[in-house]
Amino acid sequence: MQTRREFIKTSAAVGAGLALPLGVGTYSAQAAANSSNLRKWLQPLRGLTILGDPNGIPVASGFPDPVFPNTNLYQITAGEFLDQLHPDLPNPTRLWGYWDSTNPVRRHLGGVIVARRGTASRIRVTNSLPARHIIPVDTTIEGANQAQNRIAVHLHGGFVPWVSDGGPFNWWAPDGANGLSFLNGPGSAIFDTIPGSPMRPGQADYYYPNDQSARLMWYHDHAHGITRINAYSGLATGYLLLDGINDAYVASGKVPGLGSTLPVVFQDKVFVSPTTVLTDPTWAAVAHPDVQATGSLWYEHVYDPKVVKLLKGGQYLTPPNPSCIPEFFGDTMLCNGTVYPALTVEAKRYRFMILNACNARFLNINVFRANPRNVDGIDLDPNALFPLNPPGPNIVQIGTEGGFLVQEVTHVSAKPFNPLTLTGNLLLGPAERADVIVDFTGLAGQEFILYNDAPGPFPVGPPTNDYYLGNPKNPLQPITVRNKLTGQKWSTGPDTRQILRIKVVGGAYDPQPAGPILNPNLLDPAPLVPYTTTVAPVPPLPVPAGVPVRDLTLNEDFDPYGRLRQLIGTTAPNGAGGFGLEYTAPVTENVKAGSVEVWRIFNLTADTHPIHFHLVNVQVLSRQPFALKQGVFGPAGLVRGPETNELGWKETVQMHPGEVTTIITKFELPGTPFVVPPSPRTGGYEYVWHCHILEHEEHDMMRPLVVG
Ligand SMILES: [Cu+2]
Repeated sequence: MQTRREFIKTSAAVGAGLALPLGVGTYSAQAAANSSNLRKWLQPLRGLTILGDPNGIPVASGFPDPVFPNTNLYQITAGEFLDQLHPDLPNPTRLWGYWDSTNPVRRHLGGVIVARRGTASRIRVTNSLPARHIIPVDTTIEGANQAQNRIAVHLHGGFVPWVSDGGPFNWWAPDGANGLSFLNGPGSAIFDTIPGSPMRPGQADYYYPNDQSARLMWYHDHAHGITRINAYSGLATGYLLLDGINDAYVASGKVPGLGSTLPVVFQDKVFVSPTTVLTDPTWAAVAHPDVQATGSLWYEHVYDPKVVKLLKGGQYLTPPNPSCIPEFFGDTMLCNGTVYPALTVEAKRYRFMILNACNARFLNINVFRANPRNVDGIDLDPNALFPLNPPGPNIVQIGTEGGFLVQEVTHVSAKPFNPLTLTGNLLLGPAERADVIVDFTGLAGQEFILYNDAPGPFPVGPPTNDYYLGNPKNPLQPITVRNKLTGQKWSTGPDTRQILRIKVVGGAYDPQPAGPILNPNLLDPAPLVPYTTTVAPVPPLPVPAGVPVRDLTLNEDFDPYGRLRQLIGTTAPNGAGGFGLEYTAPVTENVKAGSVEVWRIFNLTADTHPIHFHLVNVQVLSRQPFALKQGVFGPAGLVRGPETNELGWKETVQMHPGEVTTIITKFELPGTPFVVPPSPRTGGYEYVWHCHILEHEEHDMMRPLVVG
């Protein structure tokens, strides 16, 4: 595998003659602050209140909508609150987040909505955020030089009308100020129509038709210029959609029911610790007075040329503080909203709906049997830097973020991430989901560790972004602490490898019925290009005759401050020596409603980008290395088909460095009980597509997608 530096040489050669700034990024980001040594596995994993966990993540209640037929109305508040995320933190953590306006309970990741196909949702969101952000705001980012408490609620994965998509220009503030594409606030002819309940400034409505197949979606903030810090602060939660096909799988016994189903949401963070004042001396000056105490959320705000490439002198300005950074990697993993929780299960089958909600961190998930004689649980091979522990049960994947697969895929531990082949076990980029079944039958008394070894940045990142006991190249090391009274020993963080501990207790017998779990004929909707095999390696799928092909690029350059910046563009030179276009540049992806298109997306950078499409799900057709000759992009090298766990629908797709990823999609629009007006900003139905590494999306790897 090429190192990042070698890739740059190669891609520079590829671009020779055009003087393109290809793959320019070399960085080894290490956070300037680190979390305390928090003890692992002290607290239970939060489930959902609707599934019987009273201390779980609160689920919002819906009521029949007095205006729209077959619709439930939810009332959600976006605001600031405190939540104790770990017993060792001396203070509860100040968070931003959602809660059910009719329920006083406020917890991290709260506001979960559970909906059924056939019944739409209307969400009335009240923005009650305070004026000052809990994370320092870089006002040099496009869109960020406005109120700090702007929000835009995006249903990630939702098949929704553009006025409810919550794109960047859909933002609004508590005082009613709003963005250029905001048509869903007070006075809205569509939404401000509830008898006796007029909308107030600071409120907005979103209508989700829910006319799509069962899946775990999530809704999170998308406001222009502050998406990455709003989501990091906590403005993100789950949205579970169920349907009749899912019911049938559960009724047949092939898929565990809701009582044995858990969302599993991973996020990496850093918390302010007693050393932050020393390692990050300007935090006190740039961050809110209320986020100075130990346990507050910390986020990198210094663009440090020692760890991130920075162009200086000449025409370049000096980066501000606070500044954006290319990618944020935390040192502490949260699952379902708290730090290092443990899950207790019975010895039977469970369904886990896994969401990678990290800002930038990929996950490669294996399951290991914990060693009870080792406080850390993991016996690390000192050479391979990978566990020697026996593997745990298989991970049987039945779905992605786009719904069920055509056929289940079994991930057999242990498969470390391999940077040569870009393969591992269950590999999830930011925003990707995996709907999986794990069978703990016969394993009572054992403990298992969900283990992540994906590098950050992906696929080639420095060991200093990888946090685990025994990492020889990371000065930040976990420790072992002993309770003097009981003698009990605990291993601590920082740890981004052990992402969940599972303890199996005695149990219920729940056998997997014989035969395949999934019926390929039930893929909903049917694939645009039929699958002829599900056996790996899947051959590349052909571009159907007559379907128009659109060529696009993923790019990297430097902004006016000399900072690394990621961009999406077409294959037409942009006049500045590259192909990348800023988000606010004129629309280039104008598509016809109902049309089918193939997109070939050429990645000119050194990173894998999880590219997310609003409105549509896509089918992955192929991946292939490419060459750029005399300004012409052309495939070069071995072409391969989709991964077996991509055989179905996707809305976030890993696009690897030096490769062209080919996808096909149909730009259908959802039905609505109202006429949808065009966007005043773009004149069409305005969506976006972007990288879901949130620091990339913000600066500036996002483009409008306009359906007309
Ligand atoms: Cu990216």
